[in-house]
Amino acid sequence: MKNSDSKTWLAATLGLGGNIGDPVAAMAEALRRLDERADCRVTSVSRLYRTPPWGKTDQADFYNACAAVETLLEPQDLLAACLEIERTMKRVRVERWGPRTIDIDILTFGDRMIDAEHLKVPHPRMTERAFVLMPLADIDPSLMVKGEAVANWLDRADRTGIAVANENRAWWRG
Ligand code: PH2
Ligand code: MG
Ligand code: MG
Repeated sequence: MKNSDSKTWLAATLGLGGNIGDPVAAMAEALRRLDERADCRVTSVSRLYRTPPWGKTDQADFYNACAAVETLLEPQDLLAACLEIERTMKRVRVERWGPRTIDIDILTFGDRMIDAEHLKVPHPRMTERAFVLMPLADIDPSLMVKGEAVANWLDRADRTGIAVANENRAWWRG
């Protein structure tokens, strides 16, 4: 890259999930697509988890995972890239908090706080959700979110029913 257009790689974390079709294949493909971009690299991926549905409980179990990325994109552009991947993978989403084939959420973006209409960072509900905190703790238990380490949030979260579905953190590599 030429010096004149050099930008800084910024660290972000993502939460991935899904519960219809083949969510594991969808999450793996989404991560590979992000990693293929010149402006985005996946630096760490959590173990894969199977989790009871949160919020709306009369639906299938989810698979969840988290990833750390480094990106040249601004947060809104990273969100657009994630939404574009969801779209091109023909995401099916029936209702809010309901069943979906693939969901990619920005959890943190460096230590930035963002309160835009379609993007809130840190993700507003991440500190209550064990299905986010458990995989995120695989990546970095000391990551600070809203003034506390992920490991501390996780201590207080309800992990009932959450199971590791794949120990191998290379599960997403095709
Ligand atoms: N996502 C939701 C709503 N409920 N429950 C689990 N276990 N995992 C999810 O990813 C999830 C959820 C909305 O994004
Ligand atoms: Mg979500
Ligand atoms: Mg989402």
